[in-house]
Amino acid sequence: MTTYQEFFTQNEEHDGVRFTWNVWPLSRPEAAKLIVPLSCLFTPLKERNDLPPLNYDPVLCTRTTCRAILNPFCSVDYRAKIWICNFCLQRNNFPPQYVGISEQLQPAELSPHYTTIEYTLMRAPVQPAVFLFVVDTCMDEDDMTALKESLQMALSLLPTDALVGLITFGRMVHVHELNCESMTRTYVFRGTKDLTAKQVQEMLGLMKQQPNQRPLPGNPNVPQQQPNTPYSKFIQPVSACDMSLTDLLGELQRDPWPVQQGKRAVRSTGAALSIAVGLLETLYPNIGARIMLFIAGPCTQGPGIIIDEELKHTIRSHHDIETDNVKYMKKAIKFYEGLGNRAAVNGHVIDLYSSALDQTGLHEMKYCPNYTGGYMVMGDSFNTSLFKQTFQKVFAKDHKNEYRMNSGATIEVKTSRELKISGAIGSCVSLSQRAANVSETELGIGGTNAWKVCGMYPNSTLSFFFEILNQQQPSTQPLPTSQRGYVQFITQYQHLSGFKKIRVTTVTRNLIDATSNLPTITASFDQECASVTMARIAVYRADTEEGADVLRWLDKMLIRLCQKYAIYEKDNPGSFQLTDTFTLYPQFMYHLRRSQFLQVFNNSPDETAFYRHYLLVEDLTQCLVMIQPILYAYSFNGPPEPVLLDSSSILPDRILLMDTFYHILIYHGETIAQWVKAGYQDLPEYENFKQLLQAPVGDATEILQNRFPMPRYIVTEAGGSQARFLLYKVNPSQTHTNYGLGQALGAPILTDDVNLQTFMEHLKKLAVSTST
Ligand SMILES: *[C@@H]1O[C@H](CO)[C@@H](O)[C@H](O)[C@H]1NC(C)=O
Ligand SMILES: *[C@@H]1O[C@H](CO)[C@@H](O)[C@H](O)[C@H]1NC(C)=O
Ligand SMILES: *[C@@H]1O[C@H](CO)[C@@H](O)[C@H](O)[C@H]1NC(C)=O
Ligand SMILES: CC(=O)N[C@H]1CO[C@H](CO)[C@@H](O)[C@@H]1O
Ligand SMILES: [Zn+2]
Repeated sequence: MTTYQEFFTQNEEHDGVRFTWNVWPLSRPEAAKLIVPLSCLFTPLKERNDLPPLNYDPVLCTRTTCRAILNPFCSVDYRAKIWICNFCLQRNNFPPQYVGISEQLQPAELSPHYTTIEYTLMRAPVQPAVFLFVVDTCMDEDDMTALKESLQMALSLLPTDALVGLITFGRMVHVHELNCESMTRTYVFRGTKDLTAKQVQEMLGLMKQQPNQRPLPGNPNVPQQQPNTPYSKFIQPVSACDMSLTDLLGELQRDPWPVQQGKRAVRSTGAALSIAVGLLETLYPNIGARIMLFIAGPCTQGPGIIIDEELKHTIRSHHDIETDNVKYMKKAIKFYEGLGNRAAVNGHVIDLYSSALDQTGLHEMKYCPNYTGGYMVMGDSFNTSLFKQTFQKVFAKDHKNEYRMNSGATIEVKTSRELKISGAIGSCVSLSQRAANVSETELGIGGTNAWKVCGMYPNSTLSFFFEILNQQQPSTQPLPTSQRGYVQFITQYQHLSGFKKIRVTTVTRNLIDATSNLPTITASFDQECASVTMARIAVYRADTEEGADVLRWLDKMLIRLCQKYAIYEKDNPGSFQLTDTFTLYPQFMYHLRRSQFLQVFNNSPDETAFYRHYLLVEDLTQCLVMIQPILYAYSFNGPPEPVLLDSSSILPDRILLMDTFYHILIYHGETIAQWVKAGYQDLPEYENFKQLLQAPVGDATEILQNRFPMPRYIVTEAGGSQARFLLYKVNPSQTHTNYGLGQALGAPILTDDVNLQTFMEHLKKLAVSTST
């Protein structure tokens, strides 16, 4: 007998799926009363080592409204060679190549072990990956040199058949020809004008370039097998133009236009990105392509302007946004959102690499990576290990020596008749594919059963929301006591090797009558999944709603959850008790309320966009760390151990290591800091102190090496200015009001907000109160 916790982790490892509830109510009104919605976190390309290579196409249900894929939950009549679809109960014949199957000789896709399986479509054309670098040249010499080195390194890490292109911009936009001869030409565009895709095509002569290379739609005489990836003088195979591109990058100069005193550099980021999107749209629709945009400051002219040249005009803050004191923001958001959408429709990814001390406009540009599954990387300079190592990791390979980057991904969700799909939250856009199983009630991006994700990586994780249908039972008939519901995820993508692949994950859960079996449903609650799901809904809402309203909504949901699932006597807070599956949930909500996701005023809008982006794309484990950071303590009293995220954990003779996902922080307690100042670590007789100092550094290095994007690394000490990162995060269990006693124990924290203990007391009172 496995516990639910084991069941959750097994499912996550096996199928990349975690559901908020793992037994589902049978009726719609009962499902609506769950408070935490029925949903799952799904990691479509979860790394698996044991998937057999299937080099054939999947078998589909023949019912045109269903089209589900053959899976282990289908019942099979081996004698008659028939399978019954578990989604629509259609009887299907096996295709002729399955003639040899029998109970002993099952195809892998029917094995109960392969509820997740992957097909490589050998008949689909193999498409090379396309990379278009779009590079800002308004930066100082050091940054420019470092960035050029990183780009040259990238060329050596790309698959040899990849196609590459280069656009650079400052005041003007330069589209570089990459022919292999010595003379390369550049097409120059003014950065003030927004060009339509058609104008870009005409000005670059793209229409005339490759007249017959692409098969015309509907022309059966053109052989489909011919690779339909045209080259152009702007996009060339890296193997052919490697030398000329390396030279070109080597000779790249900073933008020659002088920047006057009191002004910002004139940057045409919007125009450059628009040309890049237009170029790929013309040449490579529906082929996995990536635009990599590198910026060192905000766009200051033309389409997509974030702020004008005058330095005395400061870039918008959260306060400006709240008071509607924003001149360019709305127009800029609309512009970049439009570009993100166009790229997504074509299956193209846009990555944003921003390196500057001030804001660069990630807040306005976030839709580009958000709609296309692109990366968002934020650093201070291109000449930092944070940028260099992060960028290198983009091209990293897994243990099978395969790239982790995939493109052109779509996800379709099939449900059995008990369920409908209400929406998705994550890095994706709707494919507006309506079907019988699409719910009227939307949560997240709804009204469809398929989404375009474009860029997808092993950790990419989306939330999907479901609705239970009312089972039409005549009132005289009792509800069936138990039945099963099914969900199938069909993920199609272009692997960087050029092959098209389809990953199929089919999962099932029991449905029971919630009115008589609530404890069974309660016991199936996955509080970790629920915490991440509620955090994602909150962040999704925060995009369009007032922050205070989102907090109120979160509080209301938490109180209602406690009212429904806790055990207590009315009006007796002392009797309040949460059952096992709920004990950690209020604590996650407490940390979520205080987190940078919802308390934005300590950060810039760019930082908020960056933080929120990763909450919407990472997997459950990493999202939990973002909500409630992990704290480890190192001391002479024993081996390193995880400790409470609480001010009482901050002790003078301890070193702490905090992981917030975005930051890795090492904090030396007061005594430790004094010893370091005294130089004990350099004395031979204090070798063990040296080792104690080293231990967290070693662990931090390991995290830094594995994480994407690379976190900021901070080393600080008691009283250090950077210690605030730690002090903001811990629960202020000892504030100045109850200081005296705790002095010897932990560091006091200056804060107005309530601590977890007070929060829980309020929560209990509200939950048990008969008047709420
Ligand atoms: C980058 O920074 C390092 C110090 O961190 C410095 O030594 C180097 O000169 C800088 N410039 C380049 C181009 O690497
Ligand atoms: C991504 O786009 C959706 C709209 O499709 C929006 O609601 C969400 O907040 C965006 N996420 C971020 C991190 O900007
Ligand atoms: C993917 O997620 C796991 C945790 O689930 C983490 O250990 C790993 O480092 C992540 N990989 C990347 C590339 O971020
Ligand atoms: C593909 C899919 O999910 N199909 C189901 C949609 O809903 C109908 C009934 O409402 C089922 O019969 C289909 O199997
Ligand atoms: Zn079917």
